[in-house]
Amino acid sequence: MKVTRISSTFILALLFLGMLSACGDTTPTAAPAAATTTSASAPAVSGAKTYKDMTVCYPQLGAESDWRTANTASFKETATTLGVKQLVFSDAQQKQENQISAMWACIQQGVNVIALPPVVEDGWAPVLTEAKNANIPVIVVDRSVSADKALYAAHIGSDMVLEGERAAAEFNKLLPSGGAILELSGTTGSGAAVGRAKGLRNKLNANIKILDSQTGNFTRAEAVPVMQAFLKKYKSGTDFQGIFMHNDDMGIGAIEALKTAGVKAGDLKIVSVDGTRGGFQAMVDGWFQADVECNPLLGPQVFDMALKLMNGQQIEKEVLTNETVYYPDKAKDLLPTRKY
Ligand code: GYE
Repeated sequence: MKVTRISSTFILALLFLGMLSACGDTTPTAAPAAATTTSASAPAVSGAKTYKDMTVCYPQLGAESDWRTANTASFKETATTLGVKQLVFSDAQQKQENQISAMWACIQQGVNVIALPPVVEDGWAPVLTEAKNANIPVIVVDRSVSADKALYAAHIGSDMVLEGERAAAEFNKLLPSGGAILELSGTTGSGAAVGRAKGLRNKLNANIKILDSQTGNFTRAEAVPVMQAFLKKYKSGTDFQGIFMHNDDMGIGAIEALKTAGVKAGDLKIVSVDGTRGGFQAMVDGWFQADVECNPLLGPQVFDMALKLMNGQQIEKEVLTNETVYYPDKAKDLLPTRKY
């Protein structure tokens, strides 16, 4: 199996020169239209495609968090383990235009399947239409898109609204007499941030107020100044009693700012999302009171579905990951078992 990294220069070269693949397989796929839900006929046993025939495009959205690093590793490791012919991997550095360029290049190349983890929800219809016209099924992975469901084959990922609702349930338990919380939100316009924000508001008790909400773009580095600005504006413990972190990386960045300001572990009720090793460590250290799981290890499910699509087999349109909530009491025991 070869993992191909595509650079933006390469993508531009492909687009401008109108070249067909410089990366290997140029055979147009025989996969069904992306829109099928599907109840297509069973694969012909003799002509069934295997992983050895499969070229998958994964225009990864970035490397912003430990969750993302684990997600990338899951795709690369699964491709190697299964003996997939080619994984066309790229890193869009959290820029939608880079993801779209990478998709165009994959369509030109004639990959069998595109797995798309969309950085934001909106703006995908033109490139999804192009993939559909080229008969290349797209599996939307991780975050959701707002485009018409007929433009892609399926979505595999977490229920981000449920994650926000689970966080709300934790605050309801942690602040039984009410109070105020801050929200450090993920990338603006991303399915993960939109869903988590919505879920929080769906289930938060009426006596808990959301004092302020700002984005830290899902990164540690960007969370630090946001937390510093919060601490200038509001008095910890008086104006607010808790913080909802949309991911562990931002939580870890925020902890640095809190420590510098003299806030101690346990002074505030902090609930985060992901369940990474860093999040578990923050629970062991007394900073997080709960961590809502979001599982990044989606490679096996995606490749399994990609093969089904190549063989015209039936697939589920929406596949949600089974997840839970982790607490400090078990964090120490579980930490060594965490894979990411
Ligand atoms: O929670 C965060 C990452 O989209 C579910 O993106 C993913 C989120 C995850 O940057 O850590």
